[in-house]
Amino acid sequence: MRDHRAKFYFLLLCISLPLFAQITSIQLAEPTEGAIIACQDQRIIIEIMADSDIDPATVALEVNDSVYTLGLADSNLIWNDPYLEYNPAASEIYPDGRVSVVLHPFMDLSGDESMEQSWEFFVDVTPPQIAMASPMDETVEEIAFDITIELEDPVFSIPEAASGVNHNLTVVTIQAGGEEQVLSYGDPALQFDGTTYTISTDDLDIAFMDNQEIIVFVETCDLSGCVSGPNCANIQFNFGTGESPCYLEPNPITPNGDGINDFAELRYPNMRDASKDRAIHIFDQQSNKVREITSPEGAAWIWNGRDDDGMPMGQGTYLYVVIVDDEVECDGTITVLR
Ligand SMILES: [Ca+2]
Ligand SMILES: [Ca+2]
Repeated sequence: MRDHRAKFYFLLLCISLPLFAQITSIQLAEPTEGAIIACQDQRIIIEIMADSDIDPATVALEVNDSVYTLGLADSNLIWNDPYLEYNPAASEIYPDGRVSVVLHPFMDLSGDESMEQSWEFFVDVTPPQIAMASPMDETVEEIAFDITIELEDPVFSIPEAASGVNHNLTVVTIQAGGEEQVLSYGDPALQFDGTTYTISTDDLDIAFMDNQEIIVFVETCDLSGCVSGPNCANIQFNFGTGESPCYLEPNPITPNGDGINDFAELRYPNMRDASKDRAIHIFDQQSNKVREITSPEGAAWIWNGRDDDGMPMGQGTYLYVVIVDDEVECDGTITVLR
């Protein structure tokens, strides 16, 4: 009986002794392990839970190969029980990339020694940029076209330190002449497939004129964070529109459904501008108006040799007149062969 009791107390002692004099936990409290942050002067806070006070003289924290100790001379590192806090000096702010943190073994006042602990986090101080944009620095001859943009968060030192583009914050502003249109992420006119933004100029409320300079502003941010916010970029690119002079091709037309020259396409100046009142009038040789076309098919204005009722017009030469806001922009003749 006595023997059993002795065994019991001995076991209890074995279990409880380490608890009395133990460094129970060491954790990186700020920033979190593996975090990507935008602060080059990010403080590092390590929480140390111990049963007795730690011995400050034995504490050494290594940050990117520089070792800091607790003491009057080393004000970058302070012990504020239970937190060990490191604040980088202005001359020791982190570069873009990895920050490695090693807390060397230290003692507590009861003689217990900690295990070495190490963590890492990443610093991203580089804003996103345009990886691809089209059209850029060129003159567009097409009447309707797409503006496409790809954004990337550039990798400078190591891939882990690039936090990625925060697409939710993307805003694209298109300026043409005195007009502008702002498209935010999620706007139906700003299509996004996960990689590429596509803006169809057909979907814009602003119209481009001939020989116009168009400026596209892109605002976006990355996913890193800091007290001052993430890394944000304000980027712009330009392109121009060419002329759309009076044009009708082919002529003559042969509207017999064989797919060859069955209709003519007409163009006229400033035809990218859909805000104006536009119509193409077709007259026969007796000056009877046989057809009035008031809207394009897609981006193209076409005449297929038929009248307003859809009836095929006979062989002969017809007069066409393009009228924009009551002004004659283009006129000429077109021949139908049957
Ligand atoms: Ca970045
Ligand atoms: Ca034909």
